[in-house]
Amino acid sequence: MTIKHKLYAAAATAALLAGPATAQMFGDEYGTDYDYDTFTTGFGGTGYYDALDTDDDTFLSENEYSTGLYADYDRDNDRLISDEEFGLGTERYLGADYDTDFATYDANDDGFLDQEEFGAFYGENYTNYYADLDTDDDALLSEDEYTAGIYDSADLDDDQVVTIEEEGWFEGWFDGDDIEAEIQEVGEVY
Ligand SMILES: [Ca+2]
Ligand SMILES: [Ca+2]
Ligand SMILES: [Ca+2]
Ligand SMILES: [Ca+2]
Repeated sequence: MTIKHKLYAAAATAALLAGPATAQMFGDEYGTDYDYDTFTTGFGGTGYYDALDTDDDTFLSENEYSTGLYADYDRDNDRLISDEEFGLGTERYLGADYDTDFATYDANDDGFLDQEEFGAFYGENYTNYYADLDTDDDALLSEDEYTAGIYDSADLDDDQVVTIEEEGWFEGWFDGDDIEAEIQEVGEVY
């Protein structure tokens, strides 16, 4: 087990213990396994997608998507991405074996990625990922396309069920923070 794996496992365990925080999202269904339809209904009710869609056109542009990604990477909400946050986020989305070096993107060498530095990382590592989510190739993510991508990421073993353990993937997402305000503060990333 790598250090990153251990950190992730600890975070997942913490999320499980913090049941009520997760329950905000999963409502009465908390504590069950989620098939895709149940998940989609629950996720749609959280307002998370609407918060990411800052221009209210019901789609996520790559610009809006990258801002949301930054907010997710930024676990301690200091609006900067630390080396540790970078490792956790990259593993969550791109996989444990994905080869990225934090220092490559920390252009001013201050130990954090700001929005501009993260934008450079995004451009080199996420445009293909975004294109894969965009199944109808219109350069926008619909709520369905976005939600399917999230579900697939959380469904670590790809068995089409998000188990109680896998719900730990969402640690920090629905903890009562004002995601809309967070998105506004992050601003432009890519
Ligand atoms: Ca939009
Ligand atoms: Ca941070
Ligand atoms: Ca930096
Ligand atoms: Ca699309």
